[in-house]
Amino acid sequence: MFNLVLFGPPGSGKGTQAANLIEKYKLVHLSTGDLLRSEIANKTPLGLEAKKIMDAGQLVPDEVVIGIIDNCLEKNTDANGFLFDGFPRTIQQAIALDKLLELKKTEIGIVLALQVNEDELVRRLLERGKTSGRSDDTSEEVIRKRFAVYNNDTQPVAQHYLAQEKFKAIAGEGSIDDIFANLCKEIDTAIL
Ligand code: B4P
Repeated sequence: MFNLVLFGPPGSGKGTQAANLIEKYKLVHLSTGDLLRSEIANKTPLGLEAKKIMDAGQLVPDEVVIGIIDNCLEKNTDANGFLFDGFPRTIQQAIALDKLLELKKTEIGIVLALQVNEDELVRRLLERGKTSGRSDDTSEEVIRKRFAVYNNDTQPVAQHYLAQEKFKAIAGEGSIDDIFANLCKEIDTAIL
């Protein structure tokens, strides 16, 4: 089993690259953002609560997100491996993920971190907001709030994986195909 984390700030290309990576490496895609948006679309109690938090640019509580991931791991016991997209976003989530995978006698193989400067991120997210219907992408104020939360709560997760010698930074600007090729190079080296 090979498990991978795609790491990076909002708008860095995690969702975009994940779509191609799961196809090539036959991984199960676990995007906490997508899973939460599906709860919102289905108007579940969890979704109604999550919407308020996401629209404010904040993080949904760790126990909720960890519960969602635990559920998905249970439902996919025959998976080749998992691609975690947008998770873990806090140190607590990273520790919980290590434990969940250990119970399944597996671990994270590599963490690939997409690096993109903040002005480019704002441009991408506002552009996506014009068509995606995502309410967290339409206000620059909310987008800036998401960066502040990222710098404060999510960036420290890099240290967690650096200490495990699993962290690899990848340039996230340029063509989607070139970035994909660089991600694949790292994965192929890690799998060997
Ligand atoms: P996510 O759904 O994870 O959203 P994201 O970080 O904004 O998007 P992503 O990074 O995947 O977008 P992409 O770059 O592909 O999270 C949304 C919210 O959910 C969070 O704010 C939080 O509230 C909540 N949440 C999610 N996970 C959580 C967790 N674990 N704990 C707590 N809360 C959680 O795409 C951006 C745009 O860039 C696209 O339009 C794309 O076309 C474009 N793009 C991509 N690559 C490009 C390139 N190379 N060049 C130009 N444009 C590019």
